Amino acid sequence: MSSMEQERKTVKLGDETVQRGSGGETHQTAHGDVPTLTTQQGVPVADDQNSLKAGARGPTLMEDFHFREKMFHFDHERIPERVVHARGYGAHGFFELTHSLSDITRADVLQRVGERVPAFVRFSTVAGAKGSSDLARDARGFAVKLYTKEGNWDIVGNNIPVFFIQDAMKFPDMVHAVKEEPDRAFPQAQSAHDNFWDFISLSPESMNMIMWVMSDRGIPRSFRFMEGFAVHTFRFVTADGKSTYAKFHWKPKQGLQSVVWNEAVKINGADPDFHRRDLWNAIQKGDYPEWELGVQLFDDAFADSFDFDILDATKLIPEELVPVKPVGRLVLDRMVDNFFAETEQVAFCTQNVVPGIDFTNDPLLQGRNFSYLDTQLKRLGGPNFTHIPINAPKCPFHTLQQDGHGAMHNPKGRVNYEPNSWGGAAGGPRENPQKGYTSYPDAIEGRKERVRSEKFADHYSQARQYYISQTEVEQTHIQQAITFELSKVETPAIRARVVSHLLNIDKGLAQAVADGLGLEKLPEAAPPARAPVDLPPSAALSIIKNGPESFAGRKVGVLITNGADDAILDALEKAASAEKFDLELVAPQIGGIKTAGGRHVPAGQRVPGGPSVLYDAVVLLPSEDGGTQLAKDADAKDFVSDAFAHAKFIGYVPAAAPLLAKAGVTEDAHDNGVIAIQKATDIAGFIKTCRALRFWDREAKVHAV
Ligand code: HDE
Repeated sequence: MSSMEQERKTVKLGDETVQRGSGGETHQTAHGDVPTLTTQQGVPVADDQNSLKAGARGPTLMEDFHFREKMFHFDHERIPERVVHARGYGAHGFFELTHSLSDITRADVLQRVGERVPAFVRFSTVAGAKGSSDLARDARGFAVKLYTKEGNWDIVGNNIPVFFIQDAMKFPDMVHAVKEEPDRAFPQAQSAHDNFWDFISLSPESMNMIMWVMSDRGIPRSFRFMEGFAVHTFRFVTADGKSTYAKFHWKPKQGLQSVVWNEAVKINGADPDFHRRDLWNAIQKGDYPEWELGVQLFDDAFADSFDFDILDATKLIPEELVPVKPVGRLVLDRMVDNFFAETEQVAFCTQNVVPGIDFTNDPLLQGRNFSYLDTQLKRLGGPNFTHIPINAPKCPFHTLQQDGHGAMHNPKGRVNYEPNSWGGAAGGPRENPQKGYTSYPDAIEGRKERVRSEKFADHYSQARQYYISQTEVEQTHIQQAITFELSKVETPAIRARVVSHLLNIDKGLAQAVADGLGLEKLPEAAPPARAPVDLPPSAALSIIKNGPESFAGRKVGVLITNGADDAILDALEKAASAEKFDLELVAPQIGGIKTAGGRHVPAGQRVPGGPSVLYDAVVLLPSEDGGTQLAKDADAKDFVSDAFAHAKFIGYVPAAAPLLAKAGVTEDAHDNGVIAIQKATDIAGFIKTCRALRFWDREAKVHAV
């Protein structure tokens, strides 16, 4: 055998009997009946391991069309990432109407109770690049595409009901300021830097949104545990032209939940895909997350009497003033088949509305209506991005548009224009004044001018309302978050300027931040454009006041060793399936452990890979020997001390006492959140306690600085 033949033989995979000319078909291999690999032209490929060369050690030949096509395609795999909301994660599901709005809107999707339409949702962070980590402090995108029978309706919202700015003109500035600084290209996915706070401190209109992002809303525990809001005021319009204003809310059936900042920082290292993995796992195991769509409905009389302008996206309408009326439910029940094809290529546009839904003159919304279509042209490479299946309507559609890059749906037949004199189907699609979209005939009058409405000028009252609506724990988190961020700001004048705004929101907040920063004296309060007023607190604005009723959908980490108590483990497993939470065993080896009774149980994580920040509550379940061993391990010690510092509920068997002590949780530090588990029957009580999610009373005691 020549050396060349020998070389070829060693690189061949398996003993394949390839059927020549079987492009797109299957053939027999050692792996069974498999599809035949082909080029994009459908030509079957014989060898995918070696390029075509002039001799075994010779140059690669240009005529190797398979190599050329493979490399050409690879070289062009990337498309520009989204300029904002680059990091996102999507899932399919459906929207089902539970309350008809037929008296308010002609929107087909909102007529018949019980009817479902397909939905696609993409959650995202705003500032970070596509590869940034999930637990950045940031707003979260909550973009919903409903494939209705009268076209696609996109509700492109966030998990926060207000925004930083009032006029789209400022969006590029705001985004430039928050993203990495252009000379040094850092920090990534963080607002804790000079440029962001410089811009914010010079833009008092951002103060309400600042309260929200600096609160726990900026670090959600899961996409499943956050609300969504369309932010702007939209319009519903009936067939006979009656208009009602509407604000859209998505409320998670799972309740609200966030993490604490120190936990977020550590999650980013332990699992940068924490939110992605959480959604993936939940949907894969059939625990489908669900949100209720609610609407706040109001008319011009309310709009005129409201303290703020309903066109101002930095303001919300408190639920106590206009209640949220339930309309339907959104369920996510299927992950994508392919991330790029669906999640990356999905194109949301605020202007994707259906008959019966209309816009208002909110200057942020008006700007968005321009921006989204424009950005898709760049990102998806041409005007035919609606031909990509994830963006295509699921109802019949007929346009007279044609050609362009990637045209898949050119009109059939002779006609590609209108009017034409061909009758029937040969004449192509025609407009339909009865069914077609008509814009609400809002009377517009005015001079062309670059101005901001006077009614937009109160920047502090709602920020104050948000702050006073929080529990004490949540207020402390806001103080700490602003102090943290400003401590990363290098320019003292910017720090002081932010505090000068906080003085208009809440004196206690301003003082706490000033103390945290070590400001020698409080600055003067920033002169408000309009004097703030005192608004009543609104319970809907707090996360802790709107937590879950059960422990369902949460995750318990069990630190376990060989020789663990069978009955307690068994009780935990039973509780997990009854209450529908996850149990993950964290053991010295990933292969798992043998219980005292000899049962082999595989582990979900090895101790160094399963820090307690990945769990909502923890149980320490070692054997006597295991407890002594774990007490000597730094990762096990961190597991416990972090769980304690993050105010988590800790269940422990007596054998874990040495580990607890080593982690600084000595007997005298035990509180009502550190719960002894003596026997299997104690598990029920422990899980019941866990429904509160955290033992917040502990928090103040573990933070001395
Ligand atoms: Fe966006 N925004 N935005 N935005 N936005 C984009 O569109 C823009 C705003 C939101 O998962 C971009 O396809 C302007 C508010 C979400 O694919 C871009 C203004 C809210 C997503 C754009 C805003 C949002 C985007 C970038 C101020 C909450 C991700 C890529 C006038 C109500 C959608 C893209 C997805 C994405 C522009 C402000 C939500 C450039 C000009 C307010 C959830 O078109």
